[in-house]
This record gives sequence, C-alpha cells and structure tokens, in this order.
Amino acid sequence: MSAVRKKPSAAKKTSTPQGRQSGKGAVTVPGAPGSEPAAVEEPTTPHEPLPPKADQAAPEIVSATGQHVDAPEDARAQSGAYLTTAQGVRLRDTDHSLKAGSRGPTLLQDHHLREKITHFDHERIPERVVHARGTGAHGIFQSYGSAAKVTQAGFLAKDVETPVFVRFSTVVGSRGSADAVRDTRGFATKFYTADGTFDLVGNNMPVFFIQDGIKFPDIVHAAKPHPDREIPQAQSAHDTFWDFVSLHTEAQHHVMWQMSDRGIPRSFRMMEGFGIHTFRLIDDEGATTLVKFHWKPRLGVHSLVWEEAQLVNGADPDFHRRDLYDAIEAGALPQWELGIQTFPDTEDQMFEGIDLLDPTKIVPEEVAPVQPVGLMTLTAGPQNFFAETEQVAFHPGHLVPGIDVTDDPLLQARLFSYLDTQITRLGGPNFAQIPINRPHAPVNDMLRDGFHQHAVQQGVAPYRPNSLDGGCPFVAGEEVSAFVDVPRKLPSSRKVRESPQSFADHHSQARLFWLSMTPVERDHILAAYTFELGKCYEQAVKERQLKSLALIDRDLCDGVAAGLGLPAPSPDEALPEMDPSPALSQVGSTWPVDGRVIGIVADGSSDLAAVRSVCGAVHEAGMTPLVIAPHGGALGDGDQQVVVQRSFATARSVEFDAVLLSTATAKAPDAVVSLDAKAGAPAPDDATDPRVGLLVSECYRHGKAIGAWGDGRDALAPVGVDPSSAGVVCGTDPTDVLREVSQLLSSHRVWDRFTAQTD
Ligand code: HDE
Repeated sequence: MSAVRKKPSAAKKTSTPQGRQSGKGAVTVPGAPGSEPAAVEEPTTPHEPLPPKADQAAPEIVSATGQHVDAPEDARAQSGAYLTTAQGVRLRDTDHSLKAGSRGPTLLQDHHLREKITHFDHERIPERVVHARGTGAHGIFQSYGSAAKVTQAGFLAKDVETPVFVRFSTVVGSRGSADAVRDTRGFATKFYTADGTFDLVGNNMPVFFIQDGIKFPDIVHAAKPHPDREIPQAQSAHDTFWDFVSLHTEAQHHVMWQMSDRGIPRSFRMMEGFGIHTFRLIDDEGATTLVKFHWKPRLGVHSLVWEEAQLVNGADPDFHRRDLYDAIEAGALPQWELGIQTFPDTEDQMFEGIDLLDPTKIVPEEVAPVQPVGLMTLTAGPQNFFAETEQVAFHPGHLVPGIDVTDDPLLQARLFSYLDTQITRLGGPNFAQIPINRPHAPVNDMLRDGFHQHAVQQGVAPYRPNSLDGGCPFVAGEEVSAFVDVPRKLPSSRKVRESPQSFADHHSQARLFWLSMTPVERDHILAAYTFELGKCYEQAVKERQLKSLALIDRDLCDGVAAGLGLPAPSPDEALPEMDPSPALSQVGSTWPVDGRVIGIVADGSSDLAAVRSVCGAVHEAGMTPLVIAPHGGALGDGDQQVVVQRSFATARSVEFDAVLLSTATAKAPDAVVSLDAKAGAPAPDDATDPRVGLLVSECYRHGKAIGAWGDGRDALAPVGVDPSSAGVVCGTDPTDVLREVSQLLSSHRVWDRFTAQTD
C-alpha cells in the first residue's frame, strides 16, 4: 500500500461550494454531501477512503454476541483504497464486462459481472408493512435518576448514560413517499443498556385507532391505498380510511389528533412522543407502579400549515429527513426529555375513572403531571441508511429488568407481531446480530444456526441443564439483576372474545381534545376534516362520519357538514361538560429557535457587508442562514463575497421559517414562465422579481415572520403585504430587524395573522 496517499490532494476548486463562505465572518451551512469538497476532475490516485462526516456515526463495534470488540473504527466495510470482489480479490476494471472482442457478446465466465449484478438484483428487502418511510439518528440518553424510586431499570439510575438509536417514521406511505403528509408519526427508540436492549416503540400521538390488536390488519388495509388502483399514496383522505373509522368509532379520538396540526409536524425535532400503552415498573423491592411514557421536545411542539405541507411534498419530499440531518450537522442537536406519568397499580387499573388499559384514552397532564426522568440528545446521523435505519428492528417486547408490560390488548398483540415481522423483513431469525441491532450487553443465549448466523459459538451443549459445557449458561440467581415477569394476579374469568364495558366510550376524549384547542387550532381541525371527507367519494361514508362529529362538538359538526354540503345530524343527548387540558394546545408560549432556517434575499445592489453580518448573527443564534439571490454562485467578491445557497429559481417559501429582504430585487433574466413557472406569480410591481413576490406572499399567508431593511421594504406592499401588519418587521438596522424576527420565531408562527372562525 506504499503508493497509497493518506489524504486526498487539495481539491481543485473552480467555484465556492454553496454551503461554504470564505473570508471573515464565514458561515458554513449544512448540506455538505461528504467530509471533503469534491474535485472537478476525476481523482486518479488511490487514497484511503474519506473519513465519515463529523455529524455521522455508525453502530458501536460489538460482536454478534454483544461483546465489545477492541477493533479500530475503520474495521468496517469499504475501508480500503482498492476495489475488490466480495471475496476480497482486487480488481483492475469494473466498467467493462468481459466480452468476446470489444463488439462481441458477453461471456458467462465473467464472475465479477455476475457477482455484481446478482447482488444488485437482491439489494431490496421487503419494506415495513407500516412505518416504511423512516429516518434514523444516533444519540445518548442521560438519566436524571428521578425514576429510580419506581424502577430498578439500571439505565434510569442517576447519571447513567445510554447510547440510543431513534427512528422516526410516517405510518401509511411507502418507503419513497413524501415526509409532510397528514399522518401519525412513529417515534421508536432503542436504548442499548448494560442490562440488554430496551425499545420504546411509540408514536407522536398518545392514543391509537383501535383497542384490540386483532383489528390492526383491518385498519392498515383501510388506510393503505385502495387495492384496485393503488391510490392514494400516504393519505388518509380516501373512502376506505373514513369507512373504517366511522364504523369503528373507537378510532374517533385518534382521528381527531390526526386531523389536528399534530398530523403535519414542522419537524421531527418538534414532536412529542408517547409510549401510548400503560407499562408496569418494578422497583428494587418488587413494588409496582403503572406508567405512561412521554417524550417532550426542548423546541416545543410545532406544525406546518396545510397548504405549506402540500407545497413541501412537491418542493422537498425529504423535508423532515433533511431537517433532522441539517440540524445535527449545524450543531443544533435535537433534545427530548423523557417523562413518566405514574399511577398506583390498583386491581382495576383505572385512574380517576380512566381505564389505563384502553389505548384510545389519555390521562390529562393536569390530572397526572409528567415527571422528567432523563434527557435524550441526538448527536449523529447514520453512516449508511440501509445498514442502520432500514435494518433496525424494534420490538415492544425488548424489555429490561424493571420494566414490564400490562394487559392492554393492543400491546399484547404487538408483543407477537414485531418479532414475527422481522423474520420476513430481515430474512431469518438472526436479525439481532445485524450491527445496529446488536445489544451492548453480553448475549449468551441458546439460540443456534439459522440464516445469516454471524456468531461462531463455542461449546457442544446449547441446552440446560448440561454437564458437557460445565453447566453453562446458568440462569441468574439473586446475585445479578435479571428480567422480572411481575407475578400479577389475573382476574378469575371466562375465555371470551369481548372488550370490557369501560372501553365503550368512544367520543368524550375526542371532545376533550377539541375543547382544549385555541380557536385557530380548531379552525385547522375543521378544515382538515372538511378536506379529507371532501375527498371521499361515497356519500354514506361522509354522513356516517358526521354522526360521530355530532357526538364530539356541535360547531365542528356544523362546520364540516356545511363544507360538505350535507345536513348536520343532531345528537340525541347533550354533550358532556369537560375541563379542557391546556397541555394539549401547541399555541401560547415561546421556545428556543435552534435549527430554524432563515432565508435572506439579496442581490448585487444589497449592502453585502450587512448581509454577511446578518448571516453571521443568524448562525450565532443557532439557526441556519440561506442566501437567496437571482443566480447561484456568489454575490460580490473578495472579502465582501456572499455565497448564494438558493437562486430565485430553486427557492420556495416552505424551506424557510422566516424571510429577510435586503433588496427589492429587479426581475432577473430567467423570470419568465418558460424558464420558471413561479415567475407567473402575481407581480403588480415590475420592480421586484415575481419569484420574490411569491416567496413573500406565501410566507405571509403561512404566518411566518418577515423582515426587511433598505430597499427590501419596497418589495412588501406591491405583493399585498402591509409593512405595518402583524409579524412584519421593517427597519434600518439589519441586526435589529433580525432580533425582532427571532423573537417572533420563538412563538413559531405569527398567530395574530390568522383570524379564527371557530371560537
Ligand atoms: Fe406498530 N408495527 N403495530 N404500532 N409500530 C410495526 O414492525 C403493529 C402500534 C410502531 O421504526 C411493524 O418492524 C401491530 C402502536 C412504530 O422500525 C409491525 C399493532 C404503536 C413502528 C407493527 C401495532 C406502534 C411500528 C412494521 C397493533 C405506537 C416503526 C415493521 C397491535 C405505540 C418502528 C416492524 C420502526 C412498526 C405491528 C400498533 C408504533 C408490522 C400488530 C399502538 C413506531 O410489526
């Protein structure tokens, strides 16, 4: 390997990469595809592979049996300079198949061609039946120790740090579907604890569609695309979905969450997570407590608006995935506090009249506060999507000493399903040996053989008791911690196929959610129901769903019925009075702005020194500045150069949380519809490029903060934005403008701009 250079030669650059500024006050924006900039010319000298990017990590190097391995980080695939076959044989050529002459037929003996193509033919594995579209990241969980009084779980003891891998997902869409669809989001966390792996496989909503797992195939069949035309993709706005939820009214509470803004999160970083089911914790003395798990995002819970979500899905279908990785790359590390609601483990497993075994019910936080027990920080994206995010295998039955399940009939079915599905998806029973799934605790099972066995087990006696392997492995005695199956007394009962009477109330908590919303949030819910049902074809389905809405709220039912052009049914009885739960609302507080994206419109006439200093200030505040200019490349030169990240042709408002205007930029040469259809946007004033007009008017419509200084102020009025209206900041000093815009951003949106119809 003496001819191999350790480092690539400095790339010959012909232009500034769009993420990297040069000179004083330089700002690096996230999005770099590799750890070194690429050269224009094809590299010709072999060198060691580039190291991974600083914001990426791979599974820890542990053996298939969970033992930590003293191997260097680069003892992974693709760690050498020269291309080889799968058998490690170096190759001289991989671009030409072996042929009988340069114009002749390909020879069957070309083993490299056949190995390469055969492997390629088998690159795809079955996608997950649900939650196929996912995004993963590595991180660390730091325990506060506050849960130690209710559980013996070692990773919840004081100051214990546990590596985690998290996978966020949508539920309904295929692997390649868009991120910002209206759907529930999965929030699954794998804790690699010293006592074995614990998976908390939750969602961003605290309730589920169904109360008994036996209905899961049915709800999934109803939510997935219709079996004849296979449309619509990743949508609930269709007949089979609404047919199911209007017939199985236990789904109504969950549907209310899905129609709310929670169904279209702004970011994975701004979602809550919930374990949904009630779990049972066991302390050192064997005493038990019932709990519900909650993840609370440090950045607050925030959403897109519906039109924005629809635009996002076209402009950037990878919106949530990109947002997560960009934020990590920019150093805005996402954080959540893990919290628990605790309930006495009573015989009836009820709390304040709420059945804790019913997964369609919450216990309001005002009634049982969420107590923080630890902090999770995501620190790195994966190095390889397939190896990590696709192959990670979660299972609610991956439990550790101190945490046990309850008899929630939804959870009980899950305990079967997840193990079973991995066998098909990951090709056999040894999926726990795939690097991302390997426990960080020693594994000493008596499972043997099977497809893809990676462990080379010793001994001759994988059975117990044995005398040939010295009796190993032994079962744990009192001297070490071990899993506890709580010996809970079961009620005396008959074998039946029925739900308890306490599962019969299907509408009161949907009403609780509705009553807890602010007027603007209610408007969004009403609009979502009207949109989704409006997309249904069958009148009967709409009428049936209206009957459920009538049992939830009069205004909601009337509003949706009016939108559908149908009569609103009346409930037979008065609807219950309920205390709202303010914790359910997303509006009314302020939160950190880390990782928010600020678009800055500039051109050659802008004060480029001011633009550079605003970029620096945005960066300093933990946010990402993206300069939007008439063309790509850079504005100005030398020390005053400003690198452009978006041109008017590539920019769309939905990428930005706020926009700043440093110029009322004139029409660029490509502002014609044949080159950019966005140029057909209404542009009453010729002075401003119509794409900038569209950007500003969309930001305004979506309740985003807008700032302007200098000539930038002149771009507002011509596109119908009153410079004195709520959330529009005009000034002379760009830094002051940015400060005010950042303050507005901490409330997420300029809520005053939405005049609510539902009160
Ligand atoms: Fe899942 N679910 N689920 N689910 N679920 C799967 O497992 C299933 C349920 C959830 O990022 C599958 O490995 C049944 C509730 C998440 O890899 C499958 C029932 C909650 C993920 C499966 C439920 C979830 C899954 C598909 C009813 C929230 C993605 C592939 C009894 C608490 C995990 C896989 C990831 C994935 C079955 C209900 C959350 C088929 C049968 C309730 C976050 O096994």
